[in-house]
Amino acid sequence: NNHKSFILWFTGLSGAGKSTLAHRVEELLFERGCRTYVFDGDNVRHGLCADLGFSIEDRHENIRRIGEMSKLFVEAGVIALTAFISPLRADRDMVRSLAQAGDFIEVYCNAPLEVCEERDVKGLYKKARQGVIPEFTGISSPYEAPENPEITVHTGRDGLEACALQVVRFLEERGQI
Ligand code: GGZ
Repeated sequence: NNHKSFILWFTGLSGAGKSTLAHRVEELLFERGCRTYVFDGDNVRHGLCADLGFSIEDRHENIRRIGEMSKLFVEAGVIALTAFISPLRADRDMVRSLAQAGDFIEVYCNAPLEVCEERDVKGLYKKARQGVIPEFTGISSPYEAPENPEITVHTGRDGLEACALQVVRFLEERGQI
């Protein structure tokens, strides 16, 4: 399979479903013979970025490292899927400028804060409201929605499969895979 390699950058609030969606898209790409790797908090924040917290500076450094690492994976011929809140436009644009033109595809996982907070899968929003977790995205730390993402998926409204297929169809139509 002669697919291109590129960065598929999922951004959105905590609980928007970035990681779940990235893993489902990865399965669909695997079925099509693509080489892929998913980066998310589980495999990055416990290791490579274990020294970082959630201040604006630390998030910036988190995204910078993930961007540089994704770039190396792209050079190795792998499709890098990344699932991080990446709340600041400037930080996402920094990664975009690291990549070759067209090799950075931003996927905005657009789920309203109310939906993410209502789901509260890990109970983090409750703790953020109580002030137990400071600087929580959407509550006490900013989230800047993308202005021109390549793809917007409505993860608060549409099901996982519909969102995953939307991403894969975009990649097919653009000739990425
Ligand atoms: C936001 C936090 C925070 C704070 C812990 N703010 O839903 P989760 O749990 O599994 O995903 C969130 C994850 C965010 O890490 P990222 O590396 O994606 O963030 S960033 O891109 O902004 O660097 C959440 C958990 O970590 N978490 N504290 N204060 N999310």
